[in-house]
Amino acid sequence: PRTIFSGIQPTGILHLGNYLGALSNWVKLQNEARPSDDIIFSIVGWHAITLPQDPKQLSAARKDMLATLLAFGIDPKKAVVFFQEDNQCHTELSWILSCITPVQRLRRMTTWKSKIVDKRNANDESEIDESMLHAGLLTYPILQAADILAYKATHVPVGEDQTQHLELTRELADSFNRKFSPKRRCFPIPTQLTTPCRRVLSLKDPSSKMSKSSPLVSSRILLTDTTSDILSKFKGAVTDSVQGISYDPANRPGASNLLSIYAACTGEEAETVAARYANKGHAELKVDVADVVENMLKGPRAEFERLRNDHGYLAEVAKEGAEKAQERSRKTLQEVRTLVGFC
Ligand code: AQP
Repeated sequence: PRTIFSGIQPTGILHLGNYLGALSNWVKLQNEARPSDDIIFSIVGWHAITLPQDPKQLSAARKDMLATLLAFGIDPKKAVVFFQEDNQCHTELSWILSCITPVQRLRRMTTWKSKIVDKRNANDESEIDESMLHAGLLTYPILQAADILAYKATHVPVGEDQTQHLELTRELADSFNRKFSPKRRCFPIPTQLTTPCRRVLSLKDPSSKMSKSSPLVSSRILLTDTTSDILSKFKGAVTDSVQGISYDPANRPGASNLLSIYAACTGEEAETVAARYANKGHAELKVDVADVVENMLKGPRAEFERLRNDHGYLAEVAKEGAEKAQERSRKTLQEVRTLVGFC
């Protein structure tokens, strides 16, 4: 039997990269699940606070993210949906795993390295040291491993940007097994499930991923964008000056990003879409991709607006989800405590 686990941060309104890279796969896995599959989705607030968050905004963003998951079709009867911070097992396991994680391993993470570069650029000093960054930013990949391993997850549907973090999870699972349960592996080694649309790029800078934290709002399509927002953001997307359209991610990242977004929305191959647009211009492709994205988002957008105000229902879903998550992870933690010697 498979245990499928994934998480999303409540750091703002969901963007197209989150949907095409991860959430669309969650919905598909849930709807195509076998009866023996256990499916668990978490809204990971402890990860969100690795960067400064306004408490009021965080509180609203948590509820909005739950409404978002439900609006896109996550069904609490088929999947466990809960807030990470409602289940203390994650932090306990994270602590235990942190005691077998080499610090050097965390320093090699691209997320950590990129934060150091960001600080360096912002301060324009060559001597920036790590003391300016908080420990949570270094150690959150361990918490991410704990999120997954607390449920002994076997499959993790995430975007390609998470590959390095999942690799650490696999290493920690293996290292815990070797150290504490060499005969009967305590943790399965989880497999990453990536969507066909692996990485959605920023509409303004196709060398980086579409992200919630980019200061440029026009770089991402949000669930709450209106029809005209979507059109104007796609019209302003950075492409290139080559005539005609072709799918060539290495040399034409901007145009190829539009093609893969289009293809992910219609369920086609990017090359197939490219062939149809071979003799057309960027302007036409931009208008059409805006149209397919709008068609895909309009249903969930309306449902999100309805659900985000239904506080009673959201609280009920969160409570039931927390209970189910606690029940599952408690068993793992009991086993882990015994293996470590806390018995
Ligand atoms: N651009 C992307 N393309 C494909 N998948 C993506 N994901 C995020 N951006 C892209 C996937 O979305 C899931 C949830 O991500 P998260 O909430 O943990 O946020 P994140 O990975 O940190 O990316 P964000 O949303 O853009 O936030 P910031 O700006 O803070 O980095 C994950 O499965 C991720 O792979």
